[in-house]
Amino acid sequence: MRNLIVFVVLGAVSLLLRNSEAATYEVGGSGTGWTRPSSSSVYSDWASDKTFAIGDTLTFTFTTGAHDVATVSKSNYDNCNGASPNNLVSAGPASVLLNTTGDYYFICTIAGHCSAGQKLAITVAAGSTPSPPGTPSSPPPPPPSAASSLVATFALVFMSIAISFMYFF
Ligand SMILES: [Cu+2]
Repeated sequence: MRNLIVFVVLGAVSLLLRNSEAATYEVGGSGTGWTRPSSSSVYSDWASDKTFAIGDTLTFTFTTGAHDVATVSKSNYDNCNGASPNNLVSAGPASVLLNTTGDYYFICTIAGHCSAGQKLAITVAAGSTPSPPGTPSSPPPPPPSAASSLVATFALVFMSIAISFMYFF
């Protein structure tokens, strides 16, 4: 009985911890990937129900040569200008680690693809890892729910450990 309780408590803790770990997102979803979309809102729709945090990774799935992933400024995103990207990945699939807070803008530089909607804009909020101070792109403060869920997680971990000790000794 004691072992069962400890097992259940540890299981709950590991589930909670897993929730707070960094996530990997396949841009567009596994069926679509990174491609010239049928509708110009495909990637904004895909991003609209997601919350990105520092430490998360975006995976752009595409065939090398068919597409690429350029990280660009907002104005170059708006104008589909891939001439002077901040970063360009030509080999697919491409993984982009979201390691700073703020806005990220991605486009495909193959002619006609961005204007057809192959472009993605996301905002990265502060995650569990604090961003270095003085980051030029200053994001809004993390939503209170993130902070309170972190506190709740720590409280639960602490309680679980305390309960485990009570049963062991
Ligand atoms: Cu493309």
